[in-house]
Amino acid sequence: MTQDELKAAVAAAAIAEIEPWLERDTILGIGTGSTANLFIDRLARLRDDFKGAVASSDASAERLRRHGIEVFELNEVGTVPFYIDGADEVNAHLHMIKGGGAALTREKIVAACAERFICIADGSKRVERLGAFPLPVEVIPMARSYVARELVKLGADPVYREGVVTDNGNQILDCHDFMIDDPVTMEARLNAIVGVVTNGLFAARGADVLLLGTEQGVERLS
Ligand code: ABF
Repeated sequence: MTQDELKAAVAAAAIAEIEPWLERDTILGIGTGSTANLFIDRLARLRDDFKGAVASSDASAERLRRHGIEVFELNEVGTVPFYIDGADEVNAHLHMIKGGGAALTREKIVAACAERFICIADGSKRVERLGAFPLPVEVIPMARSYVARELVKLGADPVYREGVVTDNGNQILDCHDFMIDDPVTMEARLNAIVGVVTNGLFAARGADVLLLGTEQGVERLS
């Protein structure tokens, strides 16, 4: 199977996971990226079975609207029963690296408001130890150099993602060569650097369910 077929399989599995719980007033949290896009495309068929969605990026909001799914502001909604999103890496504890698409801050906010986080990923994203994928850190633009120096002190090799401005008007530093043994502690440590808006470790609030696409089928871990 190709990577796209594996992503399509987990998108379909996520639909099956949430469909029994949808009610007319349900508002879903929806993530960003190619796997989330496949999920959104499948969700269109159920659009009359639920109320709408909160999106973690302008791109996902636009895609949802194109499918006739109403998009709400998170502040109007409060909590969402499910947040469905992809990941760049995920470990056995369902800790993740996310933010390759630069939407990490909004993803983390919507995830924080979700009763259940369903991670959908093809098998290539499953790792023993997080960090081979460069860890994104969103920074306030004027703090970029300061934060980069602090990241070097922690052992990372930060690279400015040139030309990228987040939906929040900020910049991204990608931490290369930064293998992470204790994701929960490192997430908090990175957040404590002045000028950091968010980092791409989703460990304090990891996924509740992982739907992983493999050659043998979709594995469900929780
Ligand atoms: C989002 O999309 C991000 O957090 C992550 O960076 C990315 C995964 O992308 P894809 O589904 O395209 O592999 O979930």
